[in-house]
Amino acid sequence: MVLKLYTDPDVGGGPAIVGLTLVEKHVPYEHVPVNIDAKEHKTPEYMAKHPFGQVPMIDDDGFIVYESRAICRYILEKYPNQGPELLPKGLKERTLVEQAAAVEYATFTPALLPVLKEVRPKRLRGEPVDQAVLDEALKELSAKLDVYEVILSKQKFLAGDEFSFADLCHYAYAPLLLTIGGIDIMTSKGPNVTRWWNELISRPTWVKLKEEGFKSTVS
Ligand SMILES: N[C@@H](CCC(=O)N[C@@H](CS)C(=O)NCC(=O)O)C(=O)O
Repeated sequence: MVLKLYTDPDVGGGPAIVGLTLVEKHVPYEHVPVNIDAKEHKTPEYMAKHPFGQVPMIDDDGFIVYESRAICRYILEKYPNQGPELLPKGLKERTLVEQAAAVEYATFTPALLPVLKEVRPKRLRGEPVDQAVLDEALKELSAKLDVYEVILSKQKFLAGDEFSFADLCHYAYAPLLLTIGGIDIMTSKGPNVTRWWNELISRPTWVKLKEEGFKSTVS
């Protein structure tokens, strides 16, 4: 049975990195739409599979997995020989990818989310942002990007010279800074962060996913 991806149609957050992993690895999937506004993710049927009642979630022939990064790792481990090798097999190469992925999860994203938390709901409601709160949040994120600038001045991507799972994790929230918040911090810090980010957002698989949305590849 084909892998089922349960998520709302928005290509953002955790669902974005799962969708991108499926596209990168050429894995056929069926998109099962979950209407967040209608609270379909809080029904007893859904929550029996995902006890936190969130998207994304996958059902791979009865094997249920939630948490986007865990889903990505599962797909990458299951299909090592198709598409790019985003989780290298060599111990040291793999550890460097896990190191950079841990930085994304524990350092970069926790600094980014307060920015989105300030701008996202207010932009949606047409309310002004609290500039002092936003500036403080941007200062934190900016400090993390300063470290990225140093790392990326020595190598092309976050875990070395190859695009990896660690880079891929950044598609969850960083694109939303510009699309939702109108904040172009990813391309206005240092030249190396700008180069790296421009390369990520123009990656053909990402452009395709953004254009087409989650699209069942089987009927
Ligand atoms: N850590 C989770 C976060 C999942 C998450 O926050 N999902 C959001 C959509 S991107 C959601 O389901 N929001 C609705 C809710 O929490 O009720 C993951 O990466 O899968």
